[in-house]
Amino acid sequence: MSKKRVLSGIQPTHDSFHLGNYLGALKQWVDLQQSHDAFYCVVDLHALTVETDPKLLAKRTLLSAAQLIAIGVDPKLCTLFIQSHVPAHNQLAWVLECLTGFGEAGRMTQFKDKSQKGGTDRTNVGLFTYPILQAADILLYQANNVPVGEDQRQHIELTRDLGQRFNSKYKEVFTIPEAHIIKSMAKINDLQEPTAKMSKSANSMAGVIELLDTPDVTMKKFKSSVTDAGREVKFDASEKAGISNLLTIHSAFSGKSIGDLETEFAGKGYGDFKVAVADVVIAALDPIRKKTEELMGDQAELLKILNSGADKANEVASKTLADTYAALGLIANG
Ligand code: ATP
Ligand code: LTN
Repeated sequence: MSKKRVLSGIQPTHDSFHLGNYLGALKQWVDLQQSHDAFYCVVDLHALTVETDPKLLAKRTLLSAAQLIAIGVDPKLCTLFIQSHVPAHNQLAWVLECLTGFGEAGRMTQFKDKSQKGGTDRTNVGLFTYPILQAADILLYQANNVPVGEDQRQHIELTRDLGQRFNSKYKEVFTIPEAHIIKSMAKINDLQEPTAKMSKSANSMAGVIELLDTPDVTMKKFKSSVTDAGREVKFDASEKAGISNLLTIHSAFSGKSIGDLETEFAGKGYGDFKVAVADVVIAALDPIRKKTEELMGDQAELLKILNSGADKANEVASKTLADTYAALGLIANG
């Protein structure tokens, strides 16, 4: 039987990914490429919804690809590409926009949050149609699974609705995908504000662990992480949000269960525990930072990898687009 397909994407909106991105989504990318036919893209077109200096966007797109390879996304096992290298993403997005209700798009919570923060004047139409371009990313590749964090569940639901709508209205062209969300990793919280999700757009980076942080910065952030007035290292998400978040992070990197960690740190102070968490995180992140620097040192090689990914992606995407156009009654050229 042929392998099931996965597709996921990440925006190049910052210099470094953070621990939430890594544990919530990117780690699954690495695992799934073994068992699945995986397509992963740096969604640079989505990043245009946030105005960025062109040189910076170009740098961040390459940095994102380099970080993906550094964490273990292997271009020999999967198809790694840049979204804008595959024109079919925009072409299918238009078709899907014509199938999406205005109110339906307006109900997306990410759009509501971001447009509320920015105000109507600073909210561009791209932010409104963002989830439809995301649906095109997914449906073009006939993906069965989409590894993401919990905050993306609604976008995957919309993708399913649009795929089903097209299939029943015109022709069975699209595979209907499912979100692949690891429950325990679905939300990694900010170290300074342990009830809020760790996010690149946080007000302060003090509680955000970036993959490219140096070891001393990482240690400092963990040491100053917010906990509670108690002294027991115990998982209790509502009463001990900070400690629970640190336990989740330690467990993800060390592979030890939360229960074993509670036993290991029984009677020890929060200070010791924080240093232990920092140590396991630094041991994992240090090689990632070094590998990213190495890859950025040979951009010609990096681009070669991405170009060959785009060739493979274009092959699959153009076939789906042709089927879509034909089902709609658009006349083929030639
Ligand atoms: P923004 O602040 O712009 O919303 P972000 O930091 O939330 O950005 P995204 O680019 O939106 O990051 O997310 C990339 C991927 O990482 C998505 O699949 C998302 O679900 C996942 N993710 C982001 N933050 C977390 C988190 N704190 N915990 C778990 N998963 C996360
Ligand atoms: N919206 C996603 C990024 C994204 C994506 C995708 C994820 C764009 N296209 C396709 C999965 C599949 C985010 O903000 N993390």
